[in-house]
Amino acid sequence: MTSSENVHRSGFACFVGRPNAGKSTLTNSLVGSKVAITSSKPQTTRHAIRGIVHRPDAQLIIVDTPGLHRPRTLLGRRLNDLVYETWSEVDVIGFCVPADQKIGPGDRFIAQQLARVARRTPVLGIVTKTDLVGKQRVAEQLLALQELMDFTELIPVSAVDDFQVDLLSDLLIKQLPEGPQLYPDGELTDEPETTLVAEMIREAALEGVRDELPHSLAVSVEEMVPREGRRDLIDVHAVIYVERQSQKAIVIGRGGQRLREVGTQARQQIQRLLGSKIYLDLYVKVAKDWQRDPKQLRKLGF
Ligand SMILES: Nc1nc2c(ncn2[C@@H]2O[C@H](COP(=O)(O)OP(=O)(O)OP(=O)(O)O)[C@@H](O)[C@H]2O)c(=O)[nH]1
Ligand SMILES: [Mg+2]
Repeated sequence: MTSSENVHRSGFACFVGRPNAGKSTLTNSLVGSKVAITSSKPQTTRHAIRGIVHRPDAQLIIVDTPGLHRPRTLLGRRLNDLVYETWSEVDVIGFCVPADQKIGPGDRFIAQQLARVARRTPVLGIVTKTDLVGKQRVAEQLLALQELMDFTELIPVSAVDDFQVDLLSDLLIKQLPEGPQLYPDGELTDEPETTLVAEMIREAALEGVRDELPHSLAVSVEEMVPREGRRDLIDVHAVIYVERQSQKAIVIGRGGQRLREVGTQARQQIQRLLGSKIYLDLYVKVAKDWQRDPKQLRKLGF
């Protein structure tokens, strides 16, 4: 037995990559629980969400960040800034590139930005979503990724097939300094419950909307309280914000059909999270062009 087996490591990792690269799905898979919402729409993640991996030999805190992209709004710029800030706070970075998409200008841009931090922080190259392609394609993608920059390690993974997710966690942990547990046992995220609830509503609302609408959605939980005289029921009042009147009609749907579906979907997720029955009251409001308005951004927590 060597002494290194008794070492306890702790620290922070973050995943970067273009929108939709699979960062949040991978975070959830490593944590073993849904701490971040995911969707097929780009720019789903809007906060730096911490997911915590507990192991006897280590505690790994994964900071899931928004996809790095060419910003078109003030919100977009804020999201990118958040990514850059996170880089300086972590012990290791995982650069995610999906196996099913050619490496493009967006990835080269990220590699360029990363080159500056890579001098002090190790960067792992991660090919995600390997279940979507054949072995040959995965190998090609690893080679293409290697061309982008110097990586400490290269690894293909699939969050859906649970392929090499444990190995990835080993590789990330290897880069952490020795240190004590930073979060109590069993704590999987430090996101407040109301934030998780708002995110689950946004995830449900993202389902089935297109074009600009996914970007225009924001959710705020106004109130979350136990129903008086009932221990088994929580009342949740939330507002779905859109940017224009026409979007409001789409979100609500004919005769309120879509909003009801969103409510049902979100309610199931929230009940699982809280382990309690909930009554979900959803409003849709217009916050005109909130993505470009500093005052409204602040109100929505950006
Ligand atoms: N087949 C397959 N799909 C995946 C995998 N990982 C993620 N996806 C899908 O890819 C889409 C994007 O996943 P996300 O995890 O939300 O991507 P992201 O990088 O966090 O995206 P942003 O938050 O927008 O930057 C979703 O539809 C996921 O279901 C995977 O391993 N295999
Ligand atoms: Mg994400």
